[in-house]
Amino acid sequence: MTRVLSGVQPTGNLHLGNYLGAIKNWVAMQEIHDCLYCIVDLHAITVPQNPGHLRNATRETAAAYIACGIDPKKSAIFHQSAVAEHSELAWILSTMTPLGWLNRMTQFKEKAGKHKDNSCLGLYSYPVLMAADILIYKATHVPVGEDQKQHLELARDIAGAFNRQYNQEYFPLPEPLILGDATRVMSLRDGTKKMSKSEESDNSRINLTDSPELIAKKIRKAKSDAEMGLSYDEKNRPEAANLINIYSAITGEKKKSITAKYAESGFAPFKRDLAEIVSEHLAPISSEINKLQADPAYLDSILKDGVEKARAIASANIKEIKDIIGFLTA
Ligand code: AQP
Repeated sequence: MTRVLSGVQPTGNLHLGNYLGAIKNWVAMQEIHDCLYCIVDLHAITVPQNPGHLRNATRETAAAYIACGIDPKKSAIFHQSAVAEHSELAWILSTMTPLGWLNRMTQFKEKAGKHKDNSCLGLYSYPVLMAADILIYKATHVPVGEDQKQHLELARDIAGAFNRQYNQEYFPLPEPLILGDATRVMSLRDGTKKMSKSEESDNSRINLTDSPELIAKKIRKAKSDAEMGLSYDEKNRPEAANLINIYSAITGEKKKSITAKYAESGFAPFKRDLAEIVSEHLAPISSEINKLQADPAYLDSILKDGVEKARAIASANIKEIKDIIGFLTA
């Protein structure tokens, strides 16, 4: 059996990067795999969160999953903190994770850099909890954006360390699935930085709930370069490459054909068309998110069902894991 696990932090401002890099790719997987889509609230508190905002953002993320096409009848949609086995397994796995492995994680270096004074042990051990999120369900496939590739490799290493220590192939080694034409959507203000929820400038990202007017304004103001005509050159024209990737990921049109269409024109007509394409694509998602958010009781009932499905798997697996380790299961 193949099982998919993935998640997004409920830190607000779900953006085009989260959508194209992750959630959009989850939808088709529901037809082929057993899917669990988690809202990783334990990860969110590795930087300080306002309790009211966290509650709202958790429901907003559930609404976004559904609005993007995740069907709660097919997939479990649930919040991580409600399934205690994630934290329990994270502790167990932390005892087999060498510090040297964690010291190599670039996300910690970037985030500790950004929030140096607030960085905590949880931010450092974040990838161990992420490994537990995956392994507690013995997930075989994990669809993520490019930025999570290193953490996924670590999860495989940790699974291997457990299997070696207990001399059995208990955990499958989870496969990263990095799919689509926009596996790393970059900031609209700086083509060398990834689009991020926590970036201060709202103009750096397109949020799933932005209005068509705001999307048009953000794309019009997106950083470009002085070269005439459009060409795809990630190294020398990162901002243009990012916008072409977004165009391609949404329309399915090949990059070559996009650049050929705008080779003679400047950025302006390309940006105008791109704004229209993005707005049209996001409009139904945005209106569905708003509709769902107006019904928190419905969202809570979806999460409750998801938690039940997830718990049933996690509690059976943690019993086996404890038995393998030698903990008495009274
Ligand atoms: N810019 C991106 N391009 C492609 N994929 C992306 N993802 C995030 N940003 C991009 C993918 O979205 C999923 C969920 O990410 P997350 O919520 O765990 O947070 P993150 O990766 O830390 O994203 P942010 O926006 O940068 O959040 P903050 O600012 O709160 O830390 C993952 O699959 C990720 O790959």
